[in-house]
Amino acid sequence: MEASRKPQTEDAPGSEEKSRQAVVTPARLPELRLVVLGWRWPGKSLTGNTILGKEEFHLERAAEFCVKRETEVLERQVTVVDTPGWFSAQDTPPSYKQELVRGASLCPPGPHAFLLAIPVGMFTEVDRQRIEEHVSLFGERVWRHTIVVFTWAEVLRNISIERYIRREGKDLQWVLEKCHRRYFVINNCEFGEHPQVGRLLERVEKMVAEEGGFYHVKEEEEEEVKEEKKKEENQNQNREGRELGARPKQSSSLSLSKTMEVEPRAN
Ligand SMILES: Nc1nc2c(ncn2[C@@H]2O[C@H](COP(=O)(O)OP(=O)(O)OP(=O)(O)O)[C@@H](O)[C@H]2O)c(=O)[nH]1
Ligand SMILES: [Mg+2]
Repeated sequence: MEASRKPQTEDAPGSEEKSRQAVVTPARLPELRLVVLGWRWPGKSLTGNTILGKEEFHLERAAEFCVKRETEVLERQVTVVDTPGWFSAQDTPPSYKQELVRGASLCPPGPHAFLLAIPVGMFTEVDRQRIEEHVSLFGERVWRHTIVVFTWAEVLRNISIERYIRREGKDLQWVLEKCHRRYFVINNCEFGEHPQVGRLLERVEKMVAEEGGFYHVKEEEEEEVKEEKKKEENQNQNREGRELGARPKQSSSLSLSKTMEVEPRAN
């Protein structure tokens, strides 16, 4: 574990070439902020408990509010924000969506990772659409900071997760592609000391290293403001364009009236 704390280089003595091709392992971060997302009942709260190694989140049905808990895990200060699950079969009420988005701002300056809980089982096109709709509430950049966490993985028995992903088809694969094929299989039946938690935290640290940082709530808000401004400018340009487009008509009617003015005099 200690070995992954600092960036490491793999250099054989006397080999310059090797040291140039140094393999850098991601640094162990002193603090990790995680937001757990998903539809209702896939095991978001239990996943939070597995990570924290404590029963911090109640396994109540249909939680409506975000809950934040933090504790030290494997020499890191780990914060987990549990969020309300979105609805699968009907529209999610706007208040739930607002609360969901608030989750990211509960761990300033922003989470290192969004953990998208998906239970192993049948995965439909509607599931994909719902994920796209709700995860995108955090902006397009959220996907670069999202790891799919498969729950209920014990139901796989003898099938590997790779085979399950292939078998489920294009909708699940779409989600994984959006997340740059970052996924993790968690065993929520294993509680307490278990190497899986360390592996998950290292997976998050690897993603942070690959993406050059965490998800910044402020940057995302600024991006949204920029997008809004762009939209407004485009609308104004379109309006101007339409007005400009109307001018030839005006000028033609003007020229028509001119012609009419001229005509009587010509007669
Ligand atoms: N066997 C098994 N049970 C799980 C797993 N994950 C969650 N559960 C169980 O599934 C139920 C729902 O888990 P929760 O963690 O409360 O689900 P949630 O996503 O937080 O649910 P909401 O807050 O209502 O959206 C609980 O009874 C858990 O014990 C898992 O990986 N395996
Ligand atoms: Mg819950």
